[in-house]
Amino acid sequence: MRYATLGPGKRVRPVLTLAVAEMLGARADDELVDLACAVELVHCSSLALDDLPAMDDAALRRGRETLHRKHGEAVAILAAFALLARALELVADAAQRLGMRRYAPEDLIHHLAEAIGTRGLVGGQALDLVSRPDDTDLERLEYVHSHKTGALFLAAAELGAMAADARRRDFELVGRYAKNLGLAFQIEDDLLDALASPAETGKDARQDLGKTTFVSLLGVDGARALADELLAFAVDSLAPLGRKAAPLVALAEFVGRPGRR
Ligand code: GRG
Repeated sequence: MRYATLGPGKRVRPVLTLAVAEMLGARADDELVDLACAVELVHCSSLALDDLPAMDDAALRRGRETLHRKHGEAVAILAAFALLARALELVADAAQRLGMRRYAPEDLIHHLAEAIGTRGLVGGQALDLVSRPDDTDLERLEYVHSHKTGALFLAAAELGAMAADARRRDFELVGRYAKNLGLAFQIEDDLLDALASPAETGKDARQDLGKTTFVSLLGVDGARALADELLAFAVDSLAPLGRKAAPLVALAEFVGRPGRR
């Protein structure tokens, strides 16, 4: 579990949780860190599962051997389950201590669990696994990635907003931001897979070869243009929040410049 989580990842999702919570005036400290860590644990669990021989069969992750190559498949599967369980435990405990007025502790657990299951990562991954290049159009690709990548970005932002006891309007604004950010992030990931080297990404290159991706459907320029458009939508969603949203605008800029990540 430590090997799967403590490698040199970017921690974009937990940063999103913290940035949303701080923007919306959350006062807690340890509880926010616990929520942010829970989101990262779910992400690391998904990476470990995604890398398994039955899925992507990847050798390299975060510049090191993948979890199953280092510790064996059985341990990798158990670690992935244990990371999910620990994430839900952390959210349950932190949510109890937060004492929110507008949200119940189980709302936070519900949103994270939804992002993991058939309406989130698992649903997106399952559709991705059965998809073939000849049956995958842009609409299906958006469905796959708004679930397998976007759902956890959404939950990351929602957990931060609930921890800050956000009003409904603010909850919805940051949700719109996070959905667009998540999809743009995935398109940038496709661009990196097509254009960057393992030394730059810490992952196997051309893992997507033979699969339908935003780059194979739209070309490099088309994929870049769509990512830019989604990031602009994301930033526009925050306009009613004014200058308070500056850290989230900066996060969108970071996502839009993957070469410098
Ligand atoms: C039960 C949690 C769970 C998952 C099962 C395997 C699976 C379903 C889903 C796969 C989801 C997945 C790995 C999507 C790819 C998302 C993506 C763009 C990963 C790369 O994220 P980065 O760049 O990685 O943030 P670092 O290493 O920086 O954290």
